[in-house]
Amino acid sequence: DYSEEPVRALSNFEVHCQQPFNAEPYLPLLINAGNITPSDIFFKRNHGPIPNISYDHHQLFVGFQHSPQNKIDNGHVEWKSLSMSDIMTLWPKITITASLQCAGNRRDGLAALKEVKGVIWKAGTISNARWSGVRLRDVLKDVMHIPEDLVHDMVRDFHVAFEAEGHVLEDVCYGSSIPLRKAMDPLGDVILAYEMNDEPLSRDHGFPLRVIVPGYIGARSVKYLQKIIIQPQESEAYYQQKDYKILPPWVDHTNVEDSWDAVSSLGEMNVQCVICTPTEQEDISPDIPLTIKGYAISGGGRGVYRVEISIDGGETWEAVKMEQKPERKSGMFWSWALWEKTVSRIIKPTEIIARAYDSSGNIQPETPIWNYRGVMNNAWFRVHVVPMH
Ligand code: MTE
Ligand code: MO
Repeated sequence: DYSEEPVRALSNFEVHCQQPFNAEPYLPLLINAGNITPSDIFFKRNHGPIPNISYDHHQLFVGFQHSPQNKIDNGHVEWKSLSMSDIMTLWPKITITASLQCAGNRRDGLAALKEVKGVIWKAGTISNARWSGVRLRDVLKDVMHIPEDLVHDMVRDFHVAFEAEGHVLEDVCYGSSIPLRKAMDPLGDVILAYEMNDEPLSRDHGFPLRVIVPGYIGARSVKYLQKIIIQPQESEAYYQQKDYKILPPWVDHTNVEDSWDAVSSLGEMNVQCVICTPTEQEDISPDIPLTIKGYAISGGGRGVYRVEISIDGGETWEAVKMEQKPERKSGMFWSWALWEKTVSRIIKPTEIIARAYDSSGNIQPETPIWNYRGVMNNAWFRVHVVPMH
């Protein structure tokens, strides 16, 4: 039921789907908004209608499933419940700055090669924000009374599953999970966020509570958070098991159903770099220097090591000045690096290319590598420009 969707600044977005609402900002708007993306430019990715949740009545349930046999709903496990005011008062409020990027960002580049399944996103399914809330680690330790030595044993095998309120197309609810290791890592910065950019979360972005899993694909940052379960296996949700996986190149719509289980779920993002301006549609003047702007990011808190640009289709490259700020306490790189470079006049049609290296020496492939779900496309970003004489 889509009768209660929030009002949105539609002109900022390329809307791929109204129901559920899936929209990405135009790249020049995204980059010109600066390091912190305002919510009326931030991309919106939904698998169903936006639930209308009452802040006063919302409950977060936290449970612990010790073994696969001990199913959570059969009565052996006690749920602990927390109200929004519990969450806001029981633990210190912390703020982190982190980018969210959908694993489907740049799916258009893979769709151009062969049929893919999913929303055909361009390169705007990424945004950066200040997120405030409480550390998931603090909540799990206090609510579940997990002693530190048990944590050490458990982090190897356990996962933290999240379930959301609201209806979705592919499953009974939106769900996903992360390794317990990530949740409990003091430098992991996983938070249960109730504010975005110093204001209560908007409905589009997860009101009243969402998970933020920095360094991971956006799918793990579950909105409208209703349940947290510590369990010995990954989430069984569609979005963990049958989505957001890099299927091998021999899998397509004919054999996809037999292939999911053999492929593990995605967690950390890969190294990515995109030119936001100029776009291919823009008029380029041959008489003045051209300023090229974009973003770069990697996953897992790895920094962007270098951004390189070519204005002659890859013959020659130059380094680009960029600044990426690590998170203040953890020193991890959760936020994108915005970069810009002014190059000499472009007088004939050419291809501008950008590529990044991350701090582990990971590089981007020169050409896209197709997979049926069209995820994690991080091929060199190319823009063809034709100067207007
Ligand atoms: N959480 C819920 N409850 N429902 C969703 O559809 N989409 C996920 C994730 N969390 C989703 C969700 C995906 S795939 C992404 S990329 C991000 O939220 C998008 O977050 P945003 O809409 O705030 O940009
Ligand atoms: Mo996503």
